[in-house]
Amino acid sequence: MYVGPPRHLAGLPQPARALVMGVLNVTPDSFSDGGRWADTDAALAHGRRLVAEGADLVDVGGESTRPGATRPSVQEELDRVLPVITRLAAEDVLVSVDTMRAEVAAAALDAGAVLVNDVSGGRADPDMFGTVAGAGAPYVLMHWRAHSAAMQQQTDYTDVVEDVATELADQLALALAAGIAPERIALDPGIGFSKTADQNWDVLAATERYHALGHPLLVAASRKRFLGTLLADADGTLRPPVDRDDATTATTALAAVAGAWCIRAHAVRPTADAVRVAARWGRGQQAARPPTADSQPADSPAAGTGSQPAGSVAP
Ligand code: PMM
Repeated sequence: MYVGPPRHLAGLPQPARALVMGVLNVTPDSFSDGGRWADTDAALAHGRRLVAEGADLVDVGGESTRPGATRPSVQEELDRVLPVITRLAAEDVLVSVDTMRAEVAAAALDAGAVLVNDVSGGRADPDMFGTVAGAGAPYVLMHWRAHSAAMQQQTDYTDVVEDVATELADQLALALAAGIAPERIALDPGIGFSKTADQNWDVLAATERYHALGHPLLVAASRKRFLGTLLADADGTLRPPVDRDDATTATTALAAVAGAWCIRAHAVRPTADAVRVAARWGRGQQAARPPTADSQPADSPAAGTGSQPAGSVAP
């Protein structure tokens, strides 16, 4: 029997695999796709392409979080994201808004967004939790220490896995106290945010530790610098972001087998394939496992075919 945390968020689709969140940055300066979808028509076309390739959600963001980025004004952020969210939502696309600002989150929800993805985990804007609670919206709470200009100076941890878990738990407690329903909160360990390359690998390998916090997990490693570091040339030249998709797909499969609820990625088609491979792999593992007193029979309707993705059975 599955004894882990819930693997889905109330109000969102619940396939028997990890969800796929396609990245749509409507920014001039994001690290991998900055400027490509800054124009509304180009952004809409890309959003539709992400859906056609298998995205369950399209994550629309108007603020780059690459290390060293400067922040847009609230109005600039609104001007970037609202036209895209309004039109995609009108086409029945499930849209999440990637924002640290309560005002932008509220406007995006009004425009039809179905999920607030807050990389600051409520730390950048004191009104965020109250806004999300008031709207009854699903919420992704990410581990975060500082804005982009300063985040890579904040990588001191005693034990990165435990410290990230503790800091996530602290923000989670505040979110719950502010009235966000527990079944509407997903957690994200914040790959690439205030973490060195090695710390990112430690955190990725510790998915089970974060499951212990009792909420679905989002994993977003797509094209990030630590992959460029791993795959650097012999002379130390980093692999460029657009050439990190194969490595991203490998992390996707591993994270999905480890029970991730949702994978956020730029290249959606390989991600959609990988989560399906992972789900099928997990069902095979489950079927091969000898039954125990408290387990479902491998061929029972609930075994591996319910709302939990692959790898979600307790060891
Ligand atoms: N990373 C970026 C942006 N949004 N959202 C979540 N939940 N988790 C992340 O790790 C995350 C995010 C980084 O920028 P990108 O849009 O260029 O990938």
